[in-house]
Amino acid sequence: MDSGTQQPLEDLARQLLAGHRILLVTHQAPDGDGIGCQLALRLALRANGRAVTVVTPGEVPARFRFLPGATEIINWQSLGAAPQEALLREHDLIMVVDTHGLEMLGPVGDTLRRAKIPALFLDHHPVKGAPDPRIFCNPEASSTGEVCWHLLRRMPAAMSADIATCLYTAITYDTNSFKYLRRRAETHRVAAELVAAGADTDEVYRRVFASNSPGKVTLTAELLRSFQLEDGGLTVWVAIPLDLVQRTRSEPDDLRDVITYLLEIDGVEIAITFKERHPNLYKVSLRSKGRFAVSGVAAPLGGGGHAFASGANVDGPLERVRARVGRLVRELLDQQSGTPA
Ligand SMILES: [Mn+2]
Repeated sequence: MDSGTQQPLEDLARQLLAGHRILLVTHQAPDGDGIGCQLALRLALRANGRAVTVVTPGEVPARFRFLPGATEIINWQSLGAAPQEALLREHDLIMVVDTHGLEMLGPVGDTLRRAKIPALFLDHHPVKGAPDPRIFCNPEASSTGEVCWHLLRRMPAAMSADIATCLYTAITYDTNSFKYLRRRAETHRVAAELVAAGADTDEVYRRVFASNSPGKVTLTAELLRSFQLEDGGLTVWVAIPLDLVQRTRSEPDDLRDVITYLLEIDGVEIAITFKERHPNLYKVSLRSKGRFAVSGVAAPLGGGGHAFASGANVDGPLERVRARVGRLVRELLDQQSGTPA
């Protein structure tokens, strides 16, 4: 079975096992795919006698804290500058998962750049620019979890029920329980291997997908009352005010599902949320059902992501941000008459 990465995963397995003390890092606003891969790699590398530290830029969302090893994850932001530098000095290799650029690592990235420790990347987000031998990426894969399974098959002693649960979490998270597959049979094949290896599928469902706090449900209910349809029902958007987030005591992770509900409205092709960071800065998130490549809206705003899931931070008051995004969406709808990207 081909892993689909441009750089052979045998090379990555060899380079990883050449490390002795390995630091595993994922992107800011860490999610189930990144954390699942980190924890799977941690177990696999430890089984091979390597010392491993797992670091996240920001807190691990509550729903992933059941994963084996999650309590040992270090939140980079909870460390001072001196402990951060000391931590880096203890490691001889850095493995970044679920992104391929240091700029997505926030403050961790700045420190890593200065530390000059060799770094490798495992990812599934499309790579722009010249090929980089340090980046092992399969943009066809559902998730980094899927790519990680292919990597671990190339390492000794790299599968166990706990590792399988971590990777199954990564894949189910990024595919929203196998809804976003784009006819890719391979994702189901890998998932079946993970179930056969002992992945606790019931626990993953319970902890990852059936664990909404009452505050999150209240927040979602309010937002589902205030959405707006535009462009003849092709586009839907909602603003997420900071005071609502604070009032419902929602974690950042609690805000992620709203856009999925909106996208699942019949007839809607593009869903947009405007998350208020402060009154003059909004995080714009865009999702597409698959006919329009919303990366074409995020890119001119200085953002990034996948064709059908992308985002950008945009300065300005809500009305101006909304107008700017609205214009780009209408251009996209006019240009692409609904053909796949
Ligand atoms: Mn991912």
